[in-house]
Amino acid sequence: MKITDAKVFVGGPGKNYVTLKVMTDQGIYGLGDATLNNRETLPAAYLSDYLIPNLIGKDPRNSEDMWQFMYRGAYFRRGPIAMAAFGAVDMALWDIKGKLANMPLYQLFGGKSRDSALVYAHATGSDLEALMDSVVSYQEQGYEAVRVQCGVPGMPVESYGVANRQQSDEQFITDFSGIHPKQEVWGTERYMRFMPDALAAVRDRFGPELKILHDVHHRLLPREAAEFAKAVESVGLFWLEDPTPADDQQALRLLRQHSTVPVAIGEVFNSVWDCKQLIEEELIDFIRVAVTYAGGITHVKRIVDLAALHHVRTGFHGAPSHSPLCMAAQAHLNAWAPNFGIQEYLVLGTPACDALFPSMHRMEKGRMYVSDAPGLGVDFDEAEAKRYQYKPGSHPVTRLTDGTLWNY
Ligand code: CS2
Ligand code: MG
Repeated sequence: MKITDAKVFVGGPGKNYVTLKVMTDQGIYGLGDATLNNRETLPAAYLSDYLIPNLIGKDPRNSEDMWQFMYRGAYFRRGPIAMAAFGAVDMALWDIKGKLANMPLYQLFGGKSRDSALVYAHATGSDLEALMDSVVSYQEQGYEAVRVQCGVPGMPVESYGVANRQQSDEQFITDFSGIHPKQEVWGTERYMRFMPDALAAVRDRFGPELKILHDVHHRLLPREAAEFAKAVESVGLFWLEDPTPADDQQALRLLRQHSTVPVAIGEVFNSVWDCKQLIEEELIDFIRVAVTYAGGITHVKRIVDLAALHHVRTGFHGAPSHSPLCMAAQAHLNAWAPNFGIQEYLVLGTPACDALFPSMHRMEKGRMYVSDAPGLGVDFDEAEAKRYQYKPGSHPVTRLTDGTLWNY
């Protein structure tokens, strides 16, 4: 069996999805995702300029050898751009493998460990009242778990995770205002004073059953993160996410000394080396990598297996920026993983997105039901893709109140 051609498509409804399609001499094709949010043209170029010419003529069934060729052959290792490009190739080869075996990917991993996967949505509000209303709306849809983010009194409403209701959901993650990022302001002191009480108010209002998650989004120093984690310990959070930047993985030791709050980190990681210490020292409880950003199914399965040895559960990233292809790969891993935790699920099931990516996966009442179709269980409509072009966009940048450039 040989790869005969491959194509990259950039664009989509409100998103710059980067979709790879790999064709073979047996008529079977595979799909993969390289959507690196707000830097989409770069993995697309890596695919077109280097990887696709080296795919032609290769046997698509040798996905492990291809992964090693891409990773070791690059010489300069890792990084989000390369690993997203590798991820797309890897996903496409697994998709082909599943179609050849006439099996959904979870069967190739080891079958189902559960019939459905718990997912969480994002409840948000510019103030506590609006946040409570948002939580009610998700509970009414059957969600058992919600992430809660709230505007902080005295700070501009436009802060991370606080939806500007004027913005469409599609713009929530990427404001296609062009390549120059919006500037946002962050005040740590105000946040530290306000948020523990806000989280306690959500717990008081909704009782002990609701799984409450909160995302600090890398914005506290390690000491501040330890103080915050201690302050919210009695809320009984399902997890506290990205309390402090984890480039310095040992910094999480301080938080662990002061609080038993469950910690979730990993969405910005692109390889096992970014989280090996966090996992082996058991400094986290959930690993948040995304299949696209972390080199595809082959590499993420290694991370999941390492995590399983250290009581760390999965909590794959699932922001609105993710392609249905990435979410499909994660749906199969969620069905298989013995150490599954929860799945973030914000991919907007808009008619336009469903037309571009016909999917056989199903979301119902806060749970994901994986497709039994062979391979990934998502298709790609090339005719529909012609409607979309790349539109430059950028994450906002965040500054402290004194103007210091901070973590978005
Ligand atoms: C967030 C992300 O979903 C999350 O947990 O951290 O939405 C993040 O802000 C975006 O993926 C950035 O592109
Ligand atoms: Mg996050």
